[in-house]
Amino acid sequence: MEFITYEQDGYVGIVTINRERALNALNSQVLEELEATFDAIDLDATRAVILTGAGEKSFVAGADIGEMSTLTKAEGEAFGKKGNDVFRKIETFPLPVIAAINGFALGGGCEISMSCDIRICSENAVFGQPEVGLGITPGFGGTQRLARLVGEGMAKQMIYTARNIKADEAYRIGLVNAVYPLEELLPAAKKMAAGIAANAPIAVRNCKKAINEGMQVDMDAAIVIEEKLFGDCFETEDQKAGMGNFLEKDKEKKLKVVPFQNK
Ligand code: CO8
Repeated sequence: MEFITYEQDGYVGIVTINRERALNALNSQVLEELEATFDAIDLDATRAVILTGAGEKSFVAGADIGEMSTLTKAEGEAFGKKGNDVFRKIETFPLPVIAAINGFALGGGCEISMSCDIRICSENAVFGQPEVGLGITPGFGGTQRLARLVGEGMAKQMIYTARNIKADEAYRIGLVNAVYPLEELLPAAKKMAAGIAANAPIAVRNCKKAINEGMQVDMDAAIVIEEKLFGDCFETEDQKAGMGNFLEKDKEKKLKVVPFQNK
């Protein structure tokens, strides 16, 4: 891999987009390597994933403008599909993915963060969908996910004006869950990921599936999705250990319901 690094830290996988000379902009190769990296994550040995960018300035400064500049209509659509397929893979990845946004998250950078389950950022982070200033629409899910996350009115304002917002505003509108000094961002992401990893993995996966799939349907159908995934947890080692420890009132054990089964 030229542009993606992967590190396994216990149960946590850390994916870093590493194309610093272009502020980690997404060209076709970065997208392909990103897809291959997620495909290769060992689902038995990993319980949460962190996605971040290399360096101290940029998470991802968008799709690669140089590569896009000469595309035909058909090629533009194909490039959009390529990004959308990878981002959808992240969104539906069986494990929670935390975006640790360490700087610019513009265009495709904002969009990839929105395909993650949770976004936290550094104080120097800048978010925006600048596409209309470049003569295109957001093409990696921005018109869809931004409205779902921050509401239609705010999403339309950000997209139509192409105005960037800073970390504090991103926090205020609910685009990110927390803002940290840059040096504290990755430690905070790791702490959150470790907290997730300490919980029952089957239950965590089923929660992701229930929330993601339930958000796409009406409440009657959503509740049925939850019921099935709730039922699916019973008879697992995790459920037996988790509830057993509680009933035994063994405080030490209750805090340590590991090792959970991971299938
Ligand atoms: N693509 C390609 N190269 C980039 C990009 C990018 N998106 N962003 C930065 N770079 C490169 C610069 O060209 C520069 O390279 P070089 O040193 O060779 O000249 C290097 O990174 C450093 O950038 P700057 O010198 O510009 O750094 P500054 O600190 O002065 O500015 C900015 C930082 C403000 C982030 C500035 O680089 C910028 O505005 N970048 C573009 C941001 C942008 O508009 N992103 C959105 C792109 S469109 C998009 O993402 C659409 C997604 C959906 C596509 C669907 C397709 C169908």
